[in-house]
Amino acid sequence: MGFGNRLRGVIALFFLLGIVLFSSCAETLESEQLVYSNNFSKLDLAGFENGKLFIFQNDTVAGYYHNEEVAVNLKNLPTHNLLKVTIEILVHDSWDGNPTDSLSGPDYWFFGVDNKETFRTTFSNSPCESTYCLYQSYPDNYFKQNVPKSGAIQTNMPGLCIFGALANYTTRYSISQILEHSNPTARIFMNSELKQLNSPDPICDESWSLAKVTVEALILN
Ligand SMILES: [Ca+2]
Ligand SMILES: [Ca+2]
Repeated sequence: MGFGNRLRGVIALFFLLGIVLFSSCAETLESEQLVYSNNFSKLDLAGFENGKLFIFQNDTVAGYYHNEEVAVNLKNLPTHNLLKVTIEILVHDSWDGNPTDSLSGPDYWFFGVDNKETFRTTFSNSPCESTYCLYQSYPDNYFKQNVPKSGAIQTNMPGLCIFGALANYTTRYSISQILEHSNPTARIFMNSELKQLNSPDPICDESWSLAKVTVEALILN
């Protein structure tokens, strides 16, 4: 066997060894179990803190909210080391996104589990033109400059209050995050820090609702 062949043989061996090592280190999703799913159609607010319902566009949703904490408490969760939380929210009326003018923003929305905030972003339903744009951070964590409604799953609903008569002023998002978690209980909290100091009725200016919450318990080993 020539040197070249021997070298090729050694390279092939290391390549195979690499595959074996990589596959033995790869993590496997051993189970995925839906532990909570609520779209509020059954008027079920069990486990909710600050739960309230109303009908928006023929759909029962939880809300609407403005700078007040909402939480879902889950008990007796099956063994898990991760939770996948998916929250579908409706962003109503004149959210302004990122601006730091101290009058109208940033308009933050955030959530977390137990005592830890895990995601904080901003949303904007406001105009965006080449010369003037109120950017939002979603789908990223704050601070990022994305155009209004980036990552939305529906944009063609009317506003709720101040822009209730105008099309395209409620935006639907499905926000999903996988979190390290292993306790048999979980408290998933959500809140906003909306700012509109020049409005006589801030909750009418900007608010949010919950259309659906789902939680899956995962085991990854
Ligand atoms: Ca506003
Ligand atoms: Ca605002």
